[in-house]
Amino acid sequence: MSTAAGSGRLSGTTLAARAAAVLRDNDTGALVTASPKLYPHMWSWDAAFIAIGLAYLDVRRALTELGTLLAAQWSDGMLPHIVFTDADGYFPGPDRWGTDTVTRRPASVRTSGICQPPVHAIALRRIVDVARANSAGEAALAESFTARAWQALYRWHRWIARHRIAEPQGLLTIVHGWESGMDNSPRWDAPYAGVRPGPDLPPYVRLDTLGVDDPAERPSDDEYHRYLWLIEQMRRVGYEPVEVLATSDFRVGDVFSTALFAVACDDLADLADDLSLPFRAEVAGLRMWAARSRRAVADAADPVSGLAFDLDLRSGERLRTRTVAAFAPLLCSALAEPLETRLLSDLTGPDWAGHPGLTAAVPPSVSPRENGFDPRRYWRGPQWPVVVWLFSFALRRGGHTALARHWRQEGLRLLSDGSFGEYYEPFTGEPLGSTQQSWTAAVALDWLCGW
Ligand code: 9WN
Repeated sequence: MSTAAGSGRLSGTTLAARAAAVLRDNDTGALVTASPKLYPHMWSWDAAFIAIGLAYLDVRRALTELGTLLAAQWSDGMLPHIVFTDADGYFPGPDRWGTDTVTRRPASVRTSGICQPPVHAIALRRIVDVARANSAGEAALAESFTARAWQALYRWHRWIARHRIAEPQGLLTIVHGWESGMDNSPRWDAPYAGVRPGPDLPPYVRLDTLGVDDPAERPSDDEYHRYLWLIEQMRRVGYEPVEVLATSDFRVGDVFSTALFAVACDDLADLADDLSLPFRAEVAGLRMWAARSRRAVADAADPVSGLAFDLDLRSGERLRTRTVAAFAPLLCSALAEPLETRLLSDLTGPDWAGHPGLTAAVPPSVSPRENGFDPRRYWRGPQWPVVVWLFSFALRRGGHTALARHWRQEGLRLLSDGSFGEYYEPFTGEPLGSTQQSWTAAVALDWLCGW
């Protein structure tokens, strides 16, 4: 095993080879599963990051990944959060979701009935750039895929704009913590307190706690009960978007997803402009949604700290827990000076990435100085490489090059044992949750090969 001199860690070349092996090992041909054991299916936002990683191995394969996800798009435009393979071992599986009777779902695939953050256009734009840097042939492949897939991505964005932008605040509404991608983040504790599972919730057995070394790294049983109840509520109304909003016990304006939507709308519009695609009205719509979403993130920001807070749309309460998501304005450049600088110095300071106890100086999911911070439990404290990547990528695009490079370097240090953990204990650097997690391998490849 080749290691960086004296550090006991893998060198960049070996790490890239290992990351590539993870993606190949988890590849079923049409999709790369999120991880081999814990998540043997395709997840929507994982697929976007995975496609970026694949672009460094084979652009055609990267485009197939996005194509597989888009083939599971519902007829109303929604991209489902899970596309199921035939594998057993994950709960809730397709039977529990009960989407087989939903006619908006394509008949050829089984899917969940909710969505995840809309990062797909960001990924496609990145893949086009990687392909262009590789060769004229790969550029042509990526560009013709873009021309073919553009309208499907546009319909996905339009579905969000139609069904999930809550006025007057303009924040992207989520109806389940899973839609945020940050399932049991303390961001959702207050809204989940209002979710009261009914006595008629069908019984179930969790499988996720079997796929990790220590069940305490996963969400609690009490949290799971609420997750399952929300699915039950949506299943009963056939996942019909208007009905879901009217009946769900959980309805929250998510600042992080809103910021990603702003960036993704601009990226999708840029792709159309760049390739001279004939969609002028649609591009104008995307620019409008981008501007509206950026403004919504800015409006959600505290005027003194710049931290942006989610909004519980059922209770009207601002959710002021300090999690990494509160730095959403940095993802989409929502704030003017001096607030942006203020946010950056907070995020790099001792409450966050500059905390003296951290193994790698990248932001944890919750500030170690926040009440309830738990360094081992899922979205309640550990560092998530994919979130660090998102911030590093956004900062780089926003011109904060030195900090972006620093987080890339620190992020790679975290990953340099080569196990590609789902998340990491911030004080020890121990990989937690699943290992051989595909999106972790993918962001390692982007950091190693694309910067
Ligand atoms: C539920 C696959 C997914 C990620 C999410 C992460 C986790 C699922 C779970 O795994 O969620 O969707 O069962 O815990 O929170 O962000 O997409 O990697």
